[in-house]
Amino acid sequence: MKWLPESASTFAPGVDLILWLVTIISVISCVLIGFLLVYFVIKYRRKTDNDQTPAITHDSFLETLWTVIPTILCIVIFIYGYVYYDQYTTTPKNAVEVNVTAKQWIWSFDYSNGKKTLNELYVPVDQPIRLVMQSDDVLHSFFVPAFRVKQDLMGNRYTYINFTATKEGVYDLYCTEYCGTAHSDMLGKVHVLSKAEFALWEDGSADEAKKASAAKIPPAELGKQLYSSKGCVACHSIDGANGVGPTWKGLFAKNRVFTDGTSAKADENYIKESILYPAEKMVEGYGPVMPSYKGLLDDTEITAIIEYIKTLK
Ligand code: HEC
Ligand SMILES: [Cu+2]
Repeated sequence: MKWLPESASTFAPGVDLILWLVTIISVISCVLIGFLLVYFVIKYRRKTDNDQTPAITHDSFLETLWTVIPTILCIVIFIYGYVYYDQYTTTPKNAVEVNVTAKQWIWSFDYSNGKKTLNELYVPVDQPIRLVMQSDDVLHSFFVPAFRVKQDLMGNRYTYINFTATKEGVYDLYCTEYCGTAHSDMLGKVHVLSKAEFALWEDGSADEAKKASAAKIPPAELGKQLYSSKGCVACHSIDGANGVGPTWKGLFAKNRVFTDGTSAKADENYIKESILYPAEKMVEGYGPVMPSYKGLLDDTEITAIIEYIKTLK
């Protein structure tokens, strides 16, 4: 049985240890107090009508004992927590920064070399990372259980997270601040790569490899993957249900009416324009919340999405 999520950062073992410590102390105290309570109720119950309780005022030894022991436990927990908090909030000198922007309902990551990713954060293993985070709208919260780090993002100030991943792999990223309709779809992944893989990813060779492997799957299939990995799923349904954005079901070749009264047929060019310049033609009944995917999706990917939309009849 797995008690806790996988542990994949330098913080994880320490956080788990304090969690266990507090849990064990609580369970022991709870069982002990519960047992004594029941035991005393039975032992000292009134047995006869004139069974009088003797006038006890106090017991200095017992009172000292039950004050000193919990105090020591609290101090230990405090010191442990303080030391950990200090590590957690201090950025190591050699940390690599990534800028994070959250908005309803996507995560975007900007790297120092000009790369940008959506919903997927790429970091090298064993490298201290500092995330400089902000929100474009409401409160969001960045939470990666495997790293044991969580921090709110705000609209009016930057907040930070430091972590060092210790294990290569792909980990879940959640938004843990209720942020509106598609909050539960505001999911992402953290890819922890080896130093060599990360270097490839950084200089773009990994993109070539990805393109080559993307070329092997049918466009509609690729489009389906992009629909969830790029976060379209947060706002667009594929089953006809109304969401933050219009459903994609039956979208292709449908007549669209816009807020300015004009209309157009949803053909390939219209869909591409909607993805790159969402504010150009606003579908009637919807708000201007879709972000532009210019620079975030290449032509092959946009074509794949269009092919996927065509299959949703
Ligand atoms: C934050 C919510 C949100 C996200 C995320 C989002 N969209 Fe949208 N999208 C909207 C809204 C709202 C509209 C309608 C208003 C408008 O035309 O901009 C829309 C409109 C569209 C349209 C035109 C639809 C129509 O019925 O005419 C297309 C195509 C589209 N989005 C594609 C995408 C793709 C592809 C993605 C992911 C790569 C995506 N959207 C992600 C909210 C979103
Ligand atoms: Cu959120």
